[in-house]
Amino acid sequence: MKTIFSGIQPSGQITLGNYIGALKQFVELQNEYNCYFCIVDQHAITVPQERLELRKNIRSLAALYLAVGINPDKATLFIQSEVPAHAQAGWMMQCISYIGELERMTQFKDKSAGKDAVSAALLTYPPLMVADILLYNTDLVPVGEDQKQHLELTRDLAERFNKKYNDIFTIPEVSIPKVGARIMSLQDPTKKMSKSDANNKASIRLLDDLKQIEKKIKSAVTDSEGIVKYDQANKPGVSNLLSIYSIFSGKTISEIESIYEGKGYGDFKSDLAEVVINEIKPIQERYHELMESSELDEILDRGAEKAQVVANKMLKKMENAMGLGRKRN
Ligand code: ATP
Ligand code: LTN
Repeated sequence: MKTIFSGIQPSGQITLGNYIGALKQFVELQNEYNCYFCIVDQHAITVPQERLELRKNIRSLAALYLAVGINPDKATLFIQSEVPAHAQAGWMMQCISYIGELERMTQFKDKSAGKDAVSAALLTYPPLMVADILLYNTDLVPVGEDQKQHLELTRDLAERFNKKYNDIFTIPEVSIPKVGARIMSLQDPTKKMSKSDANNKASIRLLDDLKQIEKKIKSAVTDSEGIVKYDQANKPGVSNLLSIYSIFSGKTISEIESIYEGKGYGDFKSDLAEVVINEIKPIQERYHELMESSELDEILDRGAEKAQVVANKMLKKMENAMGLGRKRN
C-alpha cells in the first residue's frame, strides 16, 4: 500500500475551500492508501495565534476530520506538536534550504506583504512542511493548488538530501483535484477562499449556521450579465459558484449551464445554497456529537503513538546520515 500524508493548519475555521481542496479528497483516498492526516499546529503559530483560540481550533479541526468521514481505524490522525520528530527533522531540512528559495515561495510573499513584523518562522515554514512529508516515506500528498510550489520544494530538498548524505527519502508526488483545486473568495473571486480572511462574508465555513451559508451564497459577488456560464477569465465569480455546484451535485458544469439557461442568478444561487447545505448539514451533526465525546482524545492519543513510531525511525536515519549525535541503531 502506498502512503499519503497531508496537513491542515488549525488557524481558523475550516472553509469550503479546505473541504473541497483537501478534506473531501482525503475521505476517498483513505480506502486505497496508508494515510497520515495531521493537524499542523506548529505551522499555525508562524503567525500570531491567541492560545485559547488555538486550542479550540485544534480540537475542532480533529472533530471535523472525523465528521467528514475520516475513519481512525484506516487513517492515522494526529497533532503535529505531539510528535516532536517533526520539529527536529524540520530543523535539519532548514539546514539544507537556501534563504533565496524560501523567499521565492508565494505563500511567504502573500503572508508577509505589507506587515511590519514578520516571524522568521514564516520564512522557514516550508522546510517544516518538507519534514512532515518526508518522515513517513510518503508517496503522495493531496493538497489544493496553492501548495504546489511547496511540494516542488519538498521534492528538491529530498533529492538534495539523498544526493548529499544518504539515499533515504522517497520522492513524493503531489495530487491536486481536477475541479475545485482553488475555490475563490465569495467577495473577491480573484483571491482564494482562505480561513484567515478577515471578511467573514468571503468564506463559507463548514461550521457556519445554515441560514448564514444561504445568505453568504446569495450575496456572493458575480457580474451584471445574468448568464450562468463558466468563463474563468471574464466571469470569475459565476465560474467559482459553478465549480462548487458541480462538486456537490455530481453534475458537470455544462449540465448545470443548461439547467439555468434563460434563468437569472437568483434561482442558480438558491439551488446552490440547497446543494451545499445538504452536504454540510450531516457533517455538522456528526461534528457536534464528536465534540461532546471522549472518543476524540483517545483517537488523537492513538494517532500520535502510531505516527511517532514511523517518524522516529526516519529521524534516526536522518541523524545518522548527517552525523548528528552518536551512532545508534
Ligand atoms: P490560512 O488562511 O490560515 O493560510 P488556508 O485556508 O489557506 O489557511 P490551509 O490550512 O493552509 O488553509 O490549507 C489546508 C488545505 O486546504 C491545503 O491542502 C490547501 O491547499 C487547501 N486549500 C486551502 N484553501 C483552498 C481553496 N481556496 N481551494 C482549494 N483548496 C484550498
Ligand atoms: N502548508 C500547508 C499545510 C501543511 C501541509 C503539510 C500540507 C503543513 N504540512 C504537509 C500537506 C503536507 C498549507 O498551508 N496548506
